[in-house]
Amino acid sequence: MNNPGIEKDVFALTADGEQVDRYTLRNVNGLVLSLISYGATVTELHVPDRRGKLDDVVLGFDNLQQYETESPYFGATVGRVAFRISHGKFTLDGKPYNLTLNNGPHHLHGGPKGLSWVVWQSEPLQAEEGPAVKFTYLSPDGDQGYPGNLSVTVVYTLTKRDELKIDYTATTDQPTPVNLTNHTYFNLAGAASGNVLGHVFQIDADRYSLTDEAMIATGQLAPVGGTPMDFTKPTAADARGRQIGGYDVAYLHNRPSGSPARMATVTESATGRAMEVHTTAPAIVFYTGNYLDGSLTGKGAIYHKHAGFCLETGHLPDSVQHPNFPSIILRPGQTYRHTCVYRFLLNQRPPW
Ligand code: G6D
Repeated sequence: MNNPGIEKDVFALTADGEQVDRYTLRNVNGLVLSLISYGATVTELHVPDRRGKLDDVVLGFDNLQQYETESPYFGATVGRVAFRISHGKFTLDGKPYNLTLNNGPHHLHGGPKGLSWVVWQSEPLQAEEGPAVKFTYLSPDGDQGYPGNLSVTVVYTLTKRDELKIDYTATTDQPTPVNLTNHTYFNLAGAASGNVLGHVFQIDADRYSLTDEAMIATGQLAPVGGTPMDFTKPTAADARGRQIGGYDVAYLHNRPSGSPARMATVTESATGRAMEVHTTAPAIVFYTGNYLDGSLTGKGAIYHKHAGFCLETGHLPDSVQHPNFPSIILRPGQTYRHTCVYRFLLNQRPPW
């Protein structure tokens, strides 16, 4: 029996001298999860293969300086509003707002000093489901241009069912948009294994969000049938992914519900590792590391194009502009809630 529990140490100091804490969680089956309080970030996740060999299956770094200066959101909590907001503009209750811009003329992932780039408060928890860490952050009124004082909580639990469970909550004192997600890049063959387009994906979504050349949502939802975006049946991403430069697509869940419903499954044949994604969120963004180019290294790996994949649960990108999308407006007295579960299993059938 592995010794389940949590160890805490000081990871490093930020460039501004703030202490960043690291938590190492171990569950009863020997899975190991590492988290840091900078960006409430997943830095390591060690999962067994069909022979019981543990590998770290998430891309990241082994030092804070790279997380502060060159991370493509490796493992990070993203918000206040994840994904793009066109020109950083939106109108709420008749009042116009202008957000900080950090993606050409647009706002991406909460802005240049969004939630991924700050130090969160943190405390270990011993939840019934397994070891957990609670991160909290108070984003002040006007932060990156957003209205309201937003109090955010993210609880990571490494459960006895071999799940990385993420529970988000938020409250506000003024109406404000909220769309939180986690931006972990996974590679089920191991973080240093290279291209993930050979993984087999299944995404329970019949419709996806159309975007323009700047990756801004048009507001139209299109059927996946007959397109390279169709993963309603298990399909290797490279079957069509290479032709389109990889995937960076938002899908609408076929069956969103109040309790976490399975939205995606990923399998990797050489190791037998499989991962299910269950969520309460209405959407998921499938991203295959298209902007990695080998210039980043971390944990002994060189991160080339498609070195990892993300399945980021949340609301559809640019929902503030499209009333036909589920709303992301949080009002005083309400609580924003979103659960995402990455469940790890073994596909015992060998690849041969
Ligand atoms: C690119 O378009 C992609 C985003 O989806 C991703 O989150 C980011 O790189 C890291 O902007």
